[in-house]
Amino acid sequence: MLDYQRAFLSLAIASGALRFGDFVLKSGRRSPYFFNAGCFATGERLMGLARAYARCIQAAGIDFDLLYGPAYKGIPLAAATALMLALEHGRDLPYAFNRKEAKDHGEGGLIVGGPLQGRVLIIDDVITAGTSVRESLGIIRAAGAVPAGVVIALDRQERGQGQRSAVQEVREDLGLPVYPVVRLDDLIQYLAETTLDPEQLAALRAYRAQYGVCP
Ligand code: OMP
Repeated sequence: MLDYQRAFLSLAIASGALRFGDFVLKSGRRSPYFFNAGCFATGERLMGLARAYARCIQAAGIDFDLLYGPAYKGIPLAAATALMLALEHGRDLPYAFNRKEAKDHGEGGLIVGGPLQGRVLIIDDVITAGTSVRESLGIIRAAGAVPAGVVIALDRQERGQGQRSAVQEVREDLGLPVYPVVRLDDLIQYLAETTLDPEQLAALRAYRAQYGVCP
């Protein structure tokens, strides 16, 4: 695991974005942990989150022309990551996001920000069913641009309806690279190194054994 991944996990836990307990997921499955990107809701926390996305993008060496944040949660992510790429990596790139409802006056249209052209990197929090990614692909292709991949904060690495995870389906069925800042494997490794609560770690390992995917 890299330093920026450890820093991200430390911040996510301190901010309450990563919580441990008993949670019901969108799928109805019960999980011993939950990630809520909405908790990065102060200037410092958003800065830390954006730093993690920017480092992940740099570490993966992704070639792209514009960052795209799907409404609503992707909007601050795209803006903050664009800022961090300029500030800490000397990459001044445009960003854009969609409106949920098209505007019929003023400048009009569905897209706000830089022109949707060239290689577009989608930035989101988690991929749960892949619905938001599919919608973004439609918007990007309709504009004549090319999707370059998706950056997410956490890959839960768990099976969906079938044997594969939503991330594996996006990679294999849509042919789109997915770059997670961290995966469940990283979280478990981090907890093994830092936690004072062995039951919590055991619960995550048991969950991975029951629902985890083959890499
Ligand atoms: P969108 O933001 O609309 O893509 O929704 C993401 C969904 O993933 C929400 O329904 C969340 O409740 C859910 N989710 C998380 O945000 N974090 C998790 O750790 C797990 C889930 C989930 O329910 O699987």
